[in-house]
Amino acid sequence: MRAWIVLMAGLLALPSAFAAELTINNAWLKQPIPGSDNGAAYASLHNDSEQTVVITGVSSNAAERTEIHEHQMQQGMMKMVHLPELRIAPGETASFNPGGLHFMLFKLNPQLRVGEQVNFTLRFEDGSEQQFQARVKAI
Ligand SMILES: [Cu+2]
Repeated sequence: MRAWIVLMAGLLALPSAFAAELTINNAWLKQPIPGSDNGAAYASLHNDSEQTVVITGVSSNAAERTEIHEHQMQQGMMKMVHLPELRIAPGETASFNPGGLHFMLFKLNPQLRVGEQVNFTLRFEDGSEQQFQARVKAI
């Protein structure tokens, strides 16, 4: 009995040892634009854990390469900047929106249709991963 209780306590303690997960809402991407290789996806990523979550990479089954980009004003011009990592503090939400943070999709599958679901995988600093799905929307 005592051993069982110790084991249960161990199991209950496990989740805090796991990588913090994000709550991901409203994930979507723009319908591919004919003649353009690239696309962008958006979502809101909420960190409800007690640790800072550090995203170090992202991939998608709909694109050859995916990067986290941000729009920044540089010398009066709006430019896209690749963020090699994105930190989300406890309780904070990273909002990906047109004109701001976005998942940049290089060589986006041109066959995607409105309403289709696309898979994304986030990679974190500790080597863990989290998947989410985004829906293709008409522009
Ligand atoms: Cu971009």
